Amino acid sequence: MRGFQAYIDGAFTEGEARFASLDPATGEAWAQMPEAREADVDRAVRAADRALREGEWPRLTASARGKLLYRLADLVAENAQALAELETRDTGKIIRETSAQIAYVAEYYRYYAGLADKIEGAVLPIDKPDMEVWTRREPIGVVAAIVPWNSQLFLAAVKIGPALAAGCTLVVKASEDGPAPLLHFARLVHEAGFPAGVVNVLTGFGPSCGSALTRHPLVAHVAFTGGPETARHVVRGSADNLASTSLELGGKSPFLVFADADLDSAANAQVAAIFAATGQSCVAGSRLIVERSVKERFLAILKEKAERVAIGAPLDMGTEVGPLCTRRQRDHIQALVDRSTAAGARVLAGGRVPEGPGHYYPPTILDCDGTSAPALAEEFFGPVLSVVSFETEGEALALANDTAFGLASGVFTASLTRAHRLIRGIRAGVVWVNTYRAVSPIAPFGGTKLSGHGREGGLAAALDYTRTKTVWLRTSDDPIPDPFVMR
Ligand code: TXE
Repeated sequence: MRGFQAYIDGAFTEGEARFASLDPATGEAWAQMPEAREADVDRAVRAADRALREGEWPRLTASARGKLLYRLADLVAENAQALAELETRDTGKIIRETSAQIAYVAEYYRYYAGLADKIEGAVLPIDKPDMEVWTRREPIGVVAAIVPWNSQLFLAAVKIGPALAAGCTLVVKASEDGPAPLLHFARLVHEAGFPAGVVNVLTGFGPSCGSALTRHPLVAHVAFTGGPETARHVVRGSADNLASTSLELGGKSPFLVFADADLDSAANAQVAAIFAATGQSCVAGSRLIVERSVKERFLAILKEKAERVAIGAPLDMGTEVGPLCTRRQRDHIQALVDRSTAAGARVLAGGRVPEGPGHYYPPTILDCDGTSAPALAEEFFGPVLSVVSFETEGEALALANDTAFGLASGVFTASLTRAHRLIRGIRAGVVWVNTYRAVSPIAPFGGTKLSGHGREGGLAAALDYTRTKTVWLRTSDDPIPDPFVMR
């Protein structure tokens, strides 16, 4: 069985305990992982705090930090295949997607490498003649980055890249469900030459590792991706250290199809939105809201596509839908499908756990028209699409916004004016028009309502890892006037 190590203070370590990681394609244990508990977390946070204040890192120029990030980007690109294979093996996400995604992860590091020496303060046109006043953007401090199992390298890059560009140090907690790719990534951080303690990577369980990390008194910011329930624990934890938080949580993203849309193209986008990554994507377009006059036609195209999807071993390049990461996730999906059919939803495709080993679940379409099935409100985090229909644009918008979440959305229409109205009306952090699931390091990403707050990607994300220091410098040689009057 393969063994992985944690990375703390520039050294590789076994961890306080070990636990087995399962291969989702077989359900069998394939690797031993280091389990960090409170003592390892404390060691990692203290190392990050030391690296923030002492030694080489705080003395590096922003351009030198950028050069280290460029080096890391190159190493990620050179090792993309090995990282992709590890992610696929440990999480079940298909190799077709992990290889493309990890090659692109290198671009996130490049983007933030280039940004490192463009984070500027400002000289203020202050309203006092004898003062020079300016602001400095300083690193916010030690960052705790906590990620879930889906797309770990990607979700970590959107935190590590901007935090390092800003001069912060980090403790990254990989998900206990599939930590292999991030633990391997730590070797690339080491090879890139970051000083000890600048990036620490460990894994462990929520209550013993994640919780200790979010509460640690030396942590200044928690960047979290995961479920809303866990996010509440994170925010409670931050009541201890008063750390700031950025939360990228789940979604129940609407996918609107109007009768004037190119239905075949929209159906392809819908497949990408809900069946790609086996639906384990925070932006999954999981609520199809389709104009009634084309509902039957659109669903016929979609059903045909869903039933043609190649389900199989995730390491096979021909596979389009692989297993879910955990058995727990598959059981959650089946239970939610069962509750929804009991509430009147009709299964148009899939809907049942297949025979055989591994955590597989087939592409599933539930017609929820005329019901209040829980599938319309709750996140599956799996390949299950819920369908409702509408007659007017107003009805479509009301359905789109009828959710506790607000992460992403898709609008498919040939009408430019309608697209603009919906862009304004939809309450979500991302609107894709006639496309879906497109991302870039240049474009901010994040949600509203139960989908969380804060943005990842883009310039603003790097600024979120800084705090402003204001400097007042008096330019007069005269003695300070009346000390009892505020200047
Ligand atoms: O994620 P968790 P889970 C949704 C999805 C899924 C549900 C639960 O619907 O079914 O959330 O998934 C760490 N303090 N999403 O349970 O628990 C944990 O160890 C600090 C949406 O797998 O949110 C892991 O590293 N940390 C989503 C990370 O939090 C804690 C992605 C995420 O795990 C902790 C994942 C605690 N008390 C799930 N408890 C998306 N939007 O992409 C756990 N953790």
